[in-house]
Amino acid sequence: MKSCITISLVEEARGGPFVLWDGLEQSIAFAAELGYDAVEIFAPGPEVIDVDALRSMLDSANLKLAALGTGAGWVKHRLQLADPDAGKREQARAFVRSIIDCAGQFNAAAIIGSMQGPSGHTGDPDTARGYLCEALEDGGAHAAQYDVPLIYEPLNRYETRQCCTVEDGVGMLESLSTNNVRLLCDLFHMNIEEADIAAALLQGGKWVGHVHFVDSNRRPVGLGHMQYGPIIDALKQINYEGYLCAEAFPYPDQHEAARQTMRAYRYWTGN
Ligand code: LER
Ligand code: MN
Repeated sequence: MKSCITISLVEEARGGPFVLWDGLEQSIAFAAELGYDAVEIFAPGPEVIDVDALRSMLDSANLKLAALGTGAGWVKHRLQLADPDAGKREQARAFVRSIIDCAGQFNAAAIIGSMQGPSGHTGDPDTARGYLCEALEDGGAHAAQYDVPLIYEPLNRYETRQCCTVEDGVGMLESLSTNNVRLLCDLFHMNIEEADIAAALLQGGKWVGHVHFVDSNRRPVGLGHMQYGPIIDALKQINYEGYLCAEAFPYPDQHEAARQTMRAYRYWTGN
């Protein structure tokens, strides 16, 4: 398992659960100094990512890009994949494809989290689920050209009524005709929704494609009451070789949150 840390470039998301906030150059340098393997970037859109400049920053820091988030599609542009309006849905899918095209140049995946839409809070949940599946078919097929999966994140009940558990997520992915979508298991959401987090990861098995590594209260790992022993054992049992990515509040501040997560990552993985 490899280490990763989130960098947010989205001003509207201040106060959100992203660790580093000081722009790409400084954040990448700091992640490298602490020994992280990769970064996950939350950007306002693909147009703010200068591919050549980012590649040279990552190469000289010896870091990989693990993933690019699509959440700004919702946070900034109010685009969601389950919008009742067909035109808005297509705009949302186009935004996701544009993030996939950017991430793909780094062999990195795009993540669908809040763009899945709150669904059942407005409108009919089955229709919303159908729209989400159409978007995952579209994005999964689009990502395949870069030899990377599309990553789908179940969220807790207060953020969506699409999929809130690993079981529901696996069922949905198994129903798709594309085989190129994987689950993001965010321990914060799982702590709210799963009866047994380790058992859910075992059930997730080969579908687990990315992990948000965070504590029960969304503080950095070690600052809440999550029981990591069984979680790490479960990830080992399913031969998970992806990233444990710090997506947590910058508590008590961004630099200490990054250091705390790296200490916890080393303790729990022995890396
Ligand atoms: C994004 O990864 C996530 O976990 C969402 O809760 C963000 O709002
Ligand atoms: Mn998350």
